[in-house]
Amino acid sequence: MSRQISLFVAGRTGNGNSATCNSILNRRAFRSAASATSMTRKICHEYGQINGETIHVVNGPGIGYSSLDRTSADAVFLTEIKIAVALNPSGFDAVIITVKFGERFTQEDQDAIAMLKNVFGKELLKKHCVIVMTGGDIFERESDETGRTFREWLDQQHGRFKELLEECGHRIVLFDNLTEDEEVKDRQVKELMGLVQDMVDNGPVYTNEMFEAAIASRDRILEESDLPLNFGDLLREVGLILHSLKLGGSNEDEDQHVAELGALSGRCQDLSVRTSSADSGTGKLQTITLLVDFCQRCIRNNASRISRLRREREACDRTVEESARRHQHEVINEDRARELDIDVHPECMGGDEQMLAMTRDERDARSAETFTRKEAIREWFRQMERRERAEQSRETAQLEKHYWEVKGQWDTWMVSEILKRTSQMASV
Ligand SMILES: Nc1nc2c(ncn2[C@@H]2O[C@H](COP(=O)(O)OP(=O)(O)OP(=O)(O)O)[C@@H](O)[C@H]2O)c(=O)[nH]1
Ligand SMILES: [Mg+2]
Repeated sequence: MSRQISLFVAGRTGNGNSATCNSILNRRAFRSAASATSMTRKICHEYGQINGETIHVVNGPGIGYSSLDRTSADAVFLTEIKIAVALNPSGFDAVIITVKFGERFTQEDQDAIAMLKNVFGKELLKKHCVIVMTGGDIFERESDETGRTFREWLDQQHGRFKELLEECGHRIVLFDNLTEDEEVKDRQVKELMGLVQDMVDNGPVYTNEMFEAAIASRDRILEESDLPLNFGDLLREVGLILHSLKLGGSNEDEDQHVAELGALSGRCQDLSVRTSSADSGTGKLQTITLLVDFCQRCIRNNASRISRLRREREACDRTVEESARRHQHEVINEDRARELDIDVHPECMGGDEQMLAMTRDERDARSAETFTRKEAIREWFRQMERRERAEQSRETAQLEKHYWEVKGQWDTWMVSEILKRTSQMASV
């Protein structure tokens, strides 16, 4: 499997675990909403790319299910942790613990961290953890009034939260998960990934017997199933291409978008070659082949839509320009006619005889008509653009649906097989 950075995001339910995962991936991959009961009931995972590096984000269920009693909540959490390990047997590079600014650091938060330590080991906080403090927007509003920076605020903390900070080596990042400001989004994710990178560089990927058992099971399952070992890798690449395709759809810079589509088409071709070589005519990778073909079709259609719209836009611009030129010509003629003696033969001023013969009202009506025509042309183009974009979104949504189906089946099968076979995990 090619290198990727794997993150496990966990924290008390409602702290913004899913919102933080979405911020890291820069898209709404997981459901995040205000709710009195836990939104994330099942562990889920997604891939993304940051500066060309693949990021695997596992969104843990909010710890301390608000609608369950304590014992059931603990049991649910432990089962979910096993699933998280099965989804990512190579181990996590970092565990991201969420806490929420503006809310007390409660006993529930501490219980959540204690549970994580139970599973991932005592060294978890010291070596593999970054705290993400959500509610960065609330902090900024407060800071505007108090003038206090985040670091100054951290220095003033005491008690359990201070202990947590110290144990984590002060690795904490303030996250505003609601911001629309691309610069803020980029800065906070960069800061987080910088801290994660330090941990990756400084120490080995976190593993323990549970992970080792899971990884061995996964390899065994794949061998026995007769599926090519890189099935998961190929599927992951389909997902990454698909997400880039979706992201590119909102790119305002057309030239950049076209260049991205070219790069994606290249990636698709590579993937297609890898898939057919792994399949070697057996048909075992037919689902992946179909997805890759679909991706390719989407990219091709996307590119031809852009060039069609470009051609139409240029034609519209030409018509509008021509219209504007004519209109200007008419105005000039009118001005000249007023300046010069109206009886001067129009040809002497290079003018338009018919135009000069018009009354002011007629000329005004003609101007209005020119304006209406220009607007109609523009509106027609806008409608066409909207139709093309809607068609594009429909096509991408269809591709995404197929991808989710295959990914869902693959995850369910792999996780259940790993859980069935890994006795060490059953005893956690
Ligand atoms: N103001 C503000 N609200 C946030 C921020 N991050 C998350 N929230 C809100 O907090 C609420 C819970 O967020 P989720 O992402 O669903 O939290 P969760 O931890 O995944 O919750 P469960 O899945 O229910 O356990 C939502 O209403 C979010 O909009 C933030 O940075 N600022
Ligand atoms: Mg959630």
